[in-house]
Amino acid sequence: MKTVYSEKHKLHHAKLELINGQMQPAVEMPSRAETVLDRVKAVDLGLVVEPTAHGLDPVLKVHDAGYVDFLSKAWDMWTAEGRDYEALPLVWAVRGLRQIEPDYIDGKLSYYSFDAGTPITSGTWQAATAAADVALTAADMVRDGARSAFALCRPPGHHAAADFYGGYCFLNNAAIAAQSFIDSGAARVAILDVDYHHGNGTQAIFYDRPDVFFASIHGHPKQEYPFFLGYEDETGAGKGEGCNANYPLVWGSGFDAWSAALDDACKKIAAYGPDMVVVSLGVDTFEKDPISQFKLKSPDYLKIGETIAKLGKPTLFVMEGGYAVAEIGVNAVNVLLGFEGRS
Ligand code: OKP
Ligand code: ZN
Repeated sequence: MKTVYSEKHKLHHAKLELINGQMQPAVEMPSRAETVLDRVKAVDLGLVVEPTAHGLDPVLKVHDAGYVDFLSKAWDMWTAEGRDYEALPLVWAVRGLRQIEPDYIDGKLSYYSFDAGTPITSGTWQAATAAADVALTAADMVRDGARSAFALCRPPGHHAAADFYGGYCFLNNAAIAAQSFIDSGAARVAILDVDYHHGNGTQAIFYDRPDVFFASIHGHPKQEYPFFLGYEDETGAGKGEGCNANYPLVWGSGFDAWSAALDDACKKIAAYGPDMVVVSLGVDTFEKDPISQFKLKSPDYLKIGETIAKLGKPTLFVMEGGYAVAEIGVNAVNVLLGFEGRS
């Protein structure tokens, strides 16, 4: 399969992030994508191509205009106040507080985010829009008849909702790609999120819609980030009732529990009968991931790809998380090799 990749991801490079109560070296770093690209080339997965510019229209089908405008200006507004380091919010409009967008940049960062672990840097907007173009370009390949394509996106996207960022995510690449399938005539799209963390942004974007099915296997919200979404009883709302499936698993879960969840998710997706499948491909389920608590091993990722292939649907893989940089290339590409029957 072809891989779509843009060097522009390197423009988003936070030196530090707030993690475990301290500013520490950021784990969401450029070498993640470079390691995956190296592995794509090493196994000869297929051609690596640059994205084509799709503009903001497909982004605005998923994200609110005010939010997109804010993201495009946030770094300039932050530095205009005399700061030349990463921008972070510090306060949120939780229970009882008003949802009114402030004028001052610090208030806007708060209004449009849900965590303090997602630094905005000088090149964040350029990198995030390039990642959306990567996803849209790979989606075009699948729409035009390719069996599969790999969008090597960075920064990731699945925590970003219509109008907020967080969890290292700014624009929801997988959601933007899924929406582009719908807008070019697909009746139904399924998104399978195998990242360790719940895809709260993707779920929220499509929660009340019957045309996009969302399934996610992730750390249990009682224990794991993002904590406030991802329970099993979230099955969709209104016309989207029955089109959402969550598989929260406790810390320490290994491939037995994880693959049972995958089998069930695939059964639901097959019954839904999508025209295309979008896989939010995070490999932070790996046993040596520095911020996660599942126990998957490198060969397990081959099996994940094999299982997804059995759905027999045109499939778009969109890169999400994975922070064990030394192994992220082997693990992510193992899913793609398994999908292609090259196990
Ligand atoms: C993004 B993606 C760990 C804190 C982690 C944010 C994690 C975002 C993951 N103690 N904070 O889903 O891989
Ligand atoms: Zn993750």
